[in-house]
Amino acid sequence: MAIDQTTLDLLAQQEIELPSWAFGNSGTRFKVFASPGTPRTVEEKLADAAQVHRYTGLAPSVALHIPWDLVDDFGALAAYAKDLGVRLGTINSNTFQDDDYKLGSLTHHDDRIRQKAIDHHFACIDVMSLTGSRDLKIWLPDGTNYAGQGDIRGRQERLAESLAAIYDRLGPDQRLVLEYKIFEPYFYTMDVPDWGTAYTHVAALGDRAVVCLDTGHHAPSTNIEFIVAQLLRLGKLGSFDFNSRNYADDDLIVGAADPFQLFRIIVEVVRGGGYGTGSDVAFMLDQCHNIEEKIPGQIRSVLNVQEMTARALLVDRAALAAAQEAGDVLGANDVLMDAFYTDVRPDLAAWRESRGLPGDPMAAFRSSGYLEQIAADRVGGTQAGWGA
Ligand code: PSV
Ligand code: MN
Repeated sequence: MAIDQTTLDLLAQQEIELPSWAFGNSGTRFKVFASPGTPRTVEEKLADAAQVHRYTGLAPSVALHIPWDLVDDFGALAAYAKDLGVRLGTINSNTFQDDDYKLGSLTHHDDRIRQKAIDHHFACIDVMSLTGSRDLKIWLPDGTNYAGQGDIRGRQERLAESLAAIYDRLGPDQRLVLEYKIFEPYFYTMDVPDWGTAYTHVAALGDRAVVCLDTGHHAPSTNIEFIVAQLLRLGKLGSFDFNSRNYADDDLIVGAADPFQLFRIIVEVVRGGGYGTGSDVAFMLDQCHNIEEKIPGQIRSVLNVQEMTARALLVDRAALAAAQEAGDVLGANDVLMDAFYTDVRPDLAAWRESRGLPGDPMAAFRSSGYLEQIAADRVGGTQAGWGA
């Protein structure tokens, strides 16, 4: 099966947002490994992210995390990004690294702490207005570890009130994107543990509140493509945080653990109208490169998403519908598998070359000397990271 021009035109619309934090050092609670050339500043993270776009043409925007990426002048940072050929994207709030939030942030029983968390989101919205960002992404660490520790119902009421205050502060072109996660950092309850809870809250807020689906945030065996279909049907799928998991919130390279799952997810995205310039669904990565090189890790990631998108676009929809309507169970499955097993890599390489991009972005980046250059240049200072 070859990729036709219509599919190539659709692929040309693809944009995948990179997380600034993927370029900093990361690890586990056991060890954070440093690597030569790791950015010390937000500007250096943006420079590295711009390399990914330069070699793939796929990643024109970079998400920031506040306060990790706080700078004095966000207008200047946006201009700096533009000079590098990228733009600033989603602003992520962070209420998971302040002692005050040990027992909760937007759900906290203490009004002072809850207001502090709300104010942090107001500050994030101020940043968005300076950077021109559309999306405020909220992932809350809030939850409890022991039965009886917190009032489950009361925490939901406080969350609803806090989110309403934040939503009211948004500009007319800005969105609130609520991310859910089944567990961690707390293990008995999480206050936004699943898509149903996230949906309940964003539905109560209004049209500009939507859900973020992080592919690493579900129980094993969860059918993620079903969630995609349902949220698209409800008009509430705002964005993806793509990554791979084998066990938990592993944050490994998207498409690495289970390429077939990534394919199935994107098939549903396309089916539900969530792909292309006519859609508001944002494709983002949320990954950490603990042992692999970070920039090549991000290049590999966006290429994986592109390859699975190409395969998803190859699904013969008419043949699939015909087989489904005829009750041809195995025939319908064959239609999907034909697309999945198509090796799109040679066609994509040729197409990239026709657009002035390297056929093999991984090899082109590796031979560019950039990694050696940043290792030599970035000496001294404190490398960016989680500080774990
Ligand atoms: C939480 O696990 C999460 O997925 C949220 O998106 C955070 O912003 C991000 O990870 C931090 O890496
Ligand atoms: Mn995430």
